[in-house]
Amino acid sequence: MTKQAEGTVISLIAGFYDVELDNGEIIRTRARGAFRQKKQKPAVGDHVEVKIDDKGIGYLVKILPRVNRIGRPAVANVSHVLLVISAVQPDFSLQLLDRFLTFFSWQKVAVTIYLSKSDLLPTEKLKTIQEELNYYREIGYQVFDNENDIQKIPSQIKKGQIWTLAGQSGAGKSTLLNKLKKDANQETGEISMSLNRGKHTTRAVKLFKLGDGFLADTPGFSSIDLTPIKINELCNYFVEFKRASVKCKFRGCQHLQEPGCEVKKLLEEGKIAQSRYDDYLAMRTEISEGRIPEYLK
Ligand SMILES: Nc1nc2c(ncn2[C@@H]2O[C@H](COP(=O)(O)OP(=O)(O)OP(=O)(O)O)[C@@H](O)[C@H]2O)c(=O)[nH]1
Ligand SMILES: [Mg+2]
Ligand SMILES: [Zn+2]
Repeated sequence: MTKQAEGTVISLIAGFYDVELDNGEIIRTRARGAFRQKKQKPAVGDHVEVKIDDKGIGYLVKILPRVNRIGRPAVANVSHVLLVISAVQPDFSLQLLDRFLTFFSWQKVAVTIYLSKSDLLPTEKLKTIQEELNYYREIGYQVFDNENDIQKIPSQIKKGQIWTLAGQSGAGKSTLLNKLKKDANQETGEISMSLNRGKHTTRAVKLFKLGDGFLADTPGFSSIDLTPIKINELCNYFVEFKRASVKCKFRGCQHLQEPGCEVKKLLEEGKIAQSRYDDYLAMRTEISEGRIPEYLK
């Protein structure tokens, strides 16, 4: 007697896929050899079909249609990113924030921003960061910091959704997961003062049940590559540019030197942040030169 069921891959350890079945049961499976022939590789987050033989051994037999697959190591079927940006250690960076936002916007995945380690900064410095983050609120992002109640997050994860943590190593992704889910017990790293960067404490992707879906802890998305984005589509991934562009004189305006450009007008009026526009130009250069900037290496 074999049993057949559907579920979600929650982790991948040494060639074994742990699958949480729709009834909540977790079974360890191996992927069928057929996947190797088809060059298909199941990823954490994949919805799959499994078979359990009469000896109780589980096999992953089919990957159900995938919505997307992002990051390395990858998470599949991501509907929302919980982006952790640290106020300090590693230092707060608008450039990095814009890279992440642009990347996920291109991937058509919604983002919620969470500022970590605000408790480690003196009030004055924190105020500057919070003012900068207010701009992101105004253009439509949900932003959490230590003044908001992060316990509002789990109820936003709707039935069957997979959310994923993203952000630099050491930013505080696993720490946030442990706060949201008391029994997650994810290992967290030391705060490294000397290097001002993390050490990749989390090494594998893993899904945790949260709200009505899952939240994935990840080793971050440290090597974001924007170069596959088409240069004349980049402006569509800056949400406030996209919104303003309907008033630009020319269709397909790149907001550079074109006359009657609404984005340039709003920039001059201080309604679009200079840092956003500068990052837009830097990303254009990066894409046209086809290489990742030095500061990220
Ligand atoms: N004071 C303070 N420390 C924090 C906060 N968030 C994280 N930390 C500390 O920052 C260090 C790194 O946090 P982690 O949660 O391991 O970071 P991570 O993003 O999971 O890092 P990787 O797994 O390497 O990608 C740990 O020592 C945490 O205790 C915070 O809000 N306040
Ligand atoms: Mg971690
Ligand atoms: Zn324009």
